[in-house]
Amino acid sequence: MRRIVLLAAILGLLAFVLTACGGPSSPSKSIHVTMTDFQFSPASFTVPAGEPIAVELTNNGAVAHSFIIMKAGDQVQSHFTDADKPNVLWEVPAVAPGESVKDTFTSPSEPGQYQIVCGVAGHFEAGMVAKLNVVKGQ
Ligand SMILES: [Cu+2]
Repeated sequence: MRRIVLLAAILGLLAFVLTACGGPSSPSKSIHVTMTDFQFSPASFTVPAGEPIAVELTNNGAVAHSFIIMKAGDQVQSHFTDADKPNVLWEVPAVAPGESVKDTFTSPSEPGQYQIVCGVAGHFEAGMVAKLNVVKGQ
């Protein structure tokens, strides 16, 4: 009997630990992004829908970069232009080399995949693109 109680306690603890740790795809309410010439690292983020998300951008590159989240379904095609500006959901327009910027945005209420780009001329073409995965909050 005592063994069964102990086993139940261990299983309960294990379930709690597994839930608390989550997998690599579990949504995060904060995003830490390192910018270099020319990429975002990491290049994929998962956040819960409709929640305030803290963003910290650190530019370790030699030139300024921006962090632009495009609206649902809007993808920058060959390069970021003035025509893309109405489709911007949220942005940090400039992070100077060697600087860090902290800001907060509210994640979209609609789950899905959103494109993140750097809007500085030539950077999108150089591969400065990332993904924001918005999932239903738990
Ligand atoms: Cu850039």
